[in-house]
Amino acid sequence: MHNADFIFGVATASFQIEGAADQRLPCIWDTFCSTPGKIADGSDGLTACEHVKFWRDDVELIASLGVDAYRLSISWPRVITQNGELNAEGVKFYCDLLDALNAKGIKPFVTLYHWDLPAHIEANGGWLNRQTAFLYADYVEKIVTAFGARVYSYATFNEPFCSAFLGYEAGVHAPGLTGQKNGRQAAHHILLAHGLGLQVLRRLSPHTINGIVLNFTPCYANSSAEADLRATQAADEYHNLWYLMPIMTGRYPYVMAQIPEQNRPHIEAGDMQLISAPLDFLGINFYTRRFYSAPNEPDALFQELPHRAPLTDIGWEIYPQSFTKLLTDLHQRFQLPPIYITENGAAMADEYVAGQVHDVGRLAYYQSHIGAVNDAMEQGVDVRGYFAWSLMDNFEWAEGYLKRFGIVYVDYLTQQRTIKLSGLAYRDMLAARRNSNLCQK
Ligand code: GBH
Repeated sequence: MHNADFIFGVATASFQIEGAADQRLPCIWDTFCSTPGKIADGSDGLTACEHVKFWRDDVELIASLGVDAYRLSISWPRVITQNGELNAEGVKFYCDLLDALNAKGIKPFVTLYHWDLPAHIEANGGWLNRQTAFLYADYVEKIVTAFGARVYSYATFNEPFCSAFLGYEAGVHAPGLTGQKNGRQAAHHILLAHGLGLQVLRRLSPHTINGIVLNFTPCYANSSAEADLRATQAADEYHNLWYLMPIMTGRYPYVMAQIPEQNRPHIEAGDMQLISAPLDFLGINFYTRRFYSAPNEPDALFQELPHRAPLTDIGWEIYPQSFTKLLTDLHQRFQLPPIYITENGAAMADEYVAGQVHDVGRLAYYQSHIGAVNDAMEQGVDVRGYFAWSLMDNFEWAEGYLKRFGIVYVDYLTQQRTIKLSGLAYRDMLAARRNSNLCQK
């Protein structure tokens, strides 16, 4: 981390900040938000942080933090029309934004899919329909061609776990479907889409660093009893390794054999080769760990236990040591490409007082977790960058606007942005690092 090439950045995602829903096609999150009971505060993404309106100010804000990079996502329904053509207005929005970032020397890390699937594609089955993977590849081909040399790095997907498991199996994210078969099939089609998308990137964008972003929640056993250990291994395979292993090894984990045959995904010849094509980088998102025990119900593979203290405002345990262990474990187990920490951060119950947000809890979270990454690097893990989630408070999915993850506070009534204490500290850390690099010369 004491390396001049290490990249520090901030991250956001299209649906969570953009607003301007009238300038794009509807997506599955619009539908989900308008379904009563799905979003904690009954809110939606129609205006969010009005980033489409205030993007120039937001670029100034990002630049004022002194970051090396900005991770954003592209809204598929903003750049592609119903009949599959490029939407000139949407493309221009992103081209202008990317140009402004590049003009300030900020590297754009572009995620091509952060959960906002066009609603008309969901109407045809969404990620349950194999055809969606090919529609995705077509979207990637068109947008990557339009962006040309503006991008530094592409990620095909953000967190397939969330789209597949939370969206099609647990029903807590859009499109809100349930059932193991749905979840496993959606996961496979997203992985297939990743493989097809990566092929397009290789062909049309050899100058960018191309990869995927996966989320990991390390699994800990409640006790050292054999049954608890076995269940914890199954949970790790089901939630974490289900996505990493096909990409790194071309195989699904062993837990596949433990689920009923009728719930396993349909896989076609050649899929696994496509999915396991080499990456330029692996993006890792980390927030928390989880405890598991042997299941109580006969058909279950594992049982998820309540989080242990201390907790963030969204109820996730703060345990930075598991971040170091995650990175060193993955490093030992797989032949990983260079790693970027593409998200890490904490929700806190921020209070805006006298023009300031004194978020000491979030600041402590960042300090301990950046330290955890540093520890992993000292143990040989090849980490090239770190992105704070998030640049600013935004639409936190099923939690609506109730949970704040920003290092910048957003007043949703006025759209005023205020850099929080954590943001000021992040800025100062980056400035100090730059100065110390200068001193070494
Ligand atoms: C990311 O999702 C998203 O990429 C981003 O859009 C989002 O705003 C951000 O994180 C904050 O949520 O459910 O108690 O078992 C992270 C999703 C978070 C899913 C941790 C698994 C495990 C905690 N992951 N979660 S728990």
